[in-house]
Formats: sequence, C-alpha cells, structure tokens
Amino acid sequence: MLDAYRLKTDFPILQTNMNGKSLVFLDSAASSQKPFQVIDALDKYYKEENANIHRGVYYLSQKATELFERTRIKISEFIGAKCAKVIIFTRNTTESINLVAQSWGRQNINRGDVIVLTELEHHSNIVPWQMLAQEKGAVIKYIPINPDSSLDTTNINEIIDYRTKIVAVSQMSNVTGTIHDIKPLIAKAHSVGALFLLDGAQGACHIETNVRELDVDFYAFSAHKMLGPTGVGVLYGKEEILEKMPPWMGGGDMISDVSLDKSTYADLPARLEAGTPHISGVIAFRHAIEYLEKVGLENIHQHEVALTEYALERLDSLNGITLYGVNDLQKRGGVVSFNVNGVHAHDVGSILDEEGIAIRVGHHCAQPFMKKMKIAGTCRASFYLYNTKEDIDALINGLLQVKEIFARVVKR
Ligand code: C6P
Repeated sequence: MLDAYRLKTDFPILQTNMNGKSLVFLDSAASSQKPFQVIDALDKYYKEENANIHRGVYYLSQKATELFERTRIKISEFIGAKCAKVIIFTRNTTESINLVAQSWGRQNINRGDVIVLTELEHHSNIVPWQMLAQEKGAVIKYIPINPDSSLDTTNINEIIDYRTKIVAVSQMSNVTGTIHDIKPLIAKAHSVGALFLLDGAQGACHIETNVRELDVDFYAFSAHKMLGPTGVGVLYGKEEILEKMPPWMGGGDMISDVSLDKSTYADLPARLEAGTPHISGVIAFRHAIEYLEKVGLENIHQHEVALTEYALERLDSLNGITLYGVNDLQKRGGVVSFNVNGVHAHDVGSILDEEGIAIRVGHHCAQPFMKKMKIAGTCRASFYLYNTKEDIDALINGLLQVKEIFARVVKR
C-alpha cells in the first residue's frame, strides 16, 4: 500500500492555504496536482534545454528532441504499445477523440453507418461524434445506463450490429467513478468488424492498462489528470489503422515534401502532429509517468478504493445525502458523486470552498447523464494518491456545516 502522507509532501500546492485554511484538494478528476519532480522538469527545460524540436542541427535542439522522444517511448511502454510511433501527441483527450473523428471518421463513416456510445460519456466523447454524424448522415446509438450508472447491455446485439463502424466508451466515468466492463464490448465491436475507442481520460491515471492485451483500436488520455502538465494529450492507435489515417491538420513538421501545387506527408507519428508541440509539457510528462510507476498503479487504485469505501460510509451516515454510482467497490475508482437533499450543488461547493475544500459541482460535462437521472448536477469529490482519510473527514465536517447553515435558513 502507498503512504499518502509521505507522497503529499511531494506536492507543493498541497502545503498551501486556501481562504486561510489548509487546502483539501478533492478535484483530481478535473486535473491532478503536480509533484515537484514534474515542476522541476518544466523549470529545467526553460532554464537549460529550451529549443524547438525536429528542426535544429545544433546541440540544444537535438537535446530537446531526444528528451521529447524519450517521453513517447516511455508512454508506449506504460500502456503496452508495440512501438513509439503509434503514440501521437495532442493537446488533451478531447483533441485525441476529435483527431479520430475528423481523420479516421471522415474517411470511414458514411450515410447510415452507426457510431455507438454510452449514455454516461463525457461531452468530449459525444460532441465530436455528433459533428461527424451530422456531416456524414450517420446514426449514433447509445448503450443505456441503469439507475446505478452501470451499463445496461441487455440489448447489446441490437445496438452493436453489422452497421456499426466504431464503438467509443470511457474506461471510467468522471461523474460516478464507474469502471466499465469493456472487454465484452471490445469483443462485440470486433465481432461485427467495428473499431473500439477507449476514452482513458479517467482510466490511464488510475488503472493499469495494456492496449494490446485489451485489443483496443484507439486509446485517448490527458497528461494533466495523471500528474503531468496541462496541454499534453495522447492518442494511441493500432499501427495499421494510423498508417491509413489522413492528416487532420496541415502545417510544419508533418510533411515529406511541399511544392506550390501539392504536398506529400511524413511517416507516423509526425504526419498526425502538425506544428510546434508543447515541448516542455511532453518532456515533463515522462517524470509524471515515472512517478506513477514508482508508486504503482495497482497501489494507487487500491488506495482510491479504500478512500472511496471510507467516504461512502461517512456520507451514508449523514442524513439527507443522495449518493450515485455502483455498490461494488472494485467496479469504481476514486470518485464519489452526491447531492445534499434540498441544497443546490453550487451552494455546497461555495460553502466548502470557504473551508479550503475543493470539490467540483455541476453537470461535470455529462449533461445526458444528468438528464437521465433527472438532476441538474451533483457534488463530486475525487481522490488521488495524495489524498488521506483526513481529507474526507474535512469534507464531512464541511457538509455538516452546509446542513447546519441550510437548516437555519429553512427555520427562518
Ligand atoms: N473531465 C472532469 O472534471 P480533457 O479536458 O480533454 O483533458 O478531458 C476530457 C475528458 C474526456 N473524457 C472523460 C471521461 C473526462 O473525464 C474528461 C475530462 C474533467 O471530469 C474535466 S471536464
């Protein structure tokens, strides 16, 4: 098991105060905090290594290129990819999914074809497909969710059939923390000749993932949710699929030859990476992955399961709290979504903020889920390797204050 108390000391921001109180950070599902190893790598880059990559013959440029490409190799090993060239750098998960929709999708999706999603997807795994479907006259079908937010696969044979071209599902829900049982869905997609995209925005940071063992065709995730800098995303794709994908954006670094009337394109991965990337961010991202590897993703997951169990127990012991999500703790990650009955989630968030407690409130970029549950939003506390039981105790004390304040208002 990991020592969250010790790990916390690696995160400078977690030593600070907010509103005069020690910061209790419970919003890592939105973006994680960064250890000094990552912050130092960013600092070192700008002080000692800064140059554009893939362009210069001089030492600094070659050094920056080497460091940048080391991260690509590290990521390929981290997710079990065949080689580094199938790792495409983007800005975030959103851009990775848009890249698939705009490049692979525009080439392969035609009128009447079916794209399958779930009702629990983040907007980033809905809107790019809606844009594509609108342009191409394709149809989107949704795997429904049960009231506990698990997937209802009763009619899966009618949803995924010979017309399906791609199935795109999140590894873990950002709203309820539900870890989906994706293996049967991947097998089903492949049995009808469809591809499978796994949205790993909430997965890569918490769950050991081997893309080749899972046999996913695409895997999308963001560095900023896994201790790395913002502005760096990853798209993994099977080599034979990426090889056939046309460039989505044109510009520098993605060409082989340009003349005034036409251009030819570079090989993978450059063909899908136009323009100067977030060099410092990519370089620092390797340090984030090394940190995660040192702690161990399985240790992180079990730590989060323990915190979730504790949080659910304590929340359940308060009266007037509605909890969302599945009961089986091994089928959920470090996210708890709840409402304080009769109190708007934004009010809960603001009162907690005064106590230095950061949670996310609202629809969490998953409006279809909220509509299905007939709620405007939820309060969401999310945990990572640096959270402790004391952070959850602080949340519970904050919620007791929320209840007290609103009880007084109601009495008046
Ligand atoms: N969810 C949250 O607070 P980006 O913003 O591109 O790095 O990640 C998008 C995204 C895609 N899929 C899932 C399942 C996600 O959770 C997210 C990001 C954050 O829940 C910010 S909205």
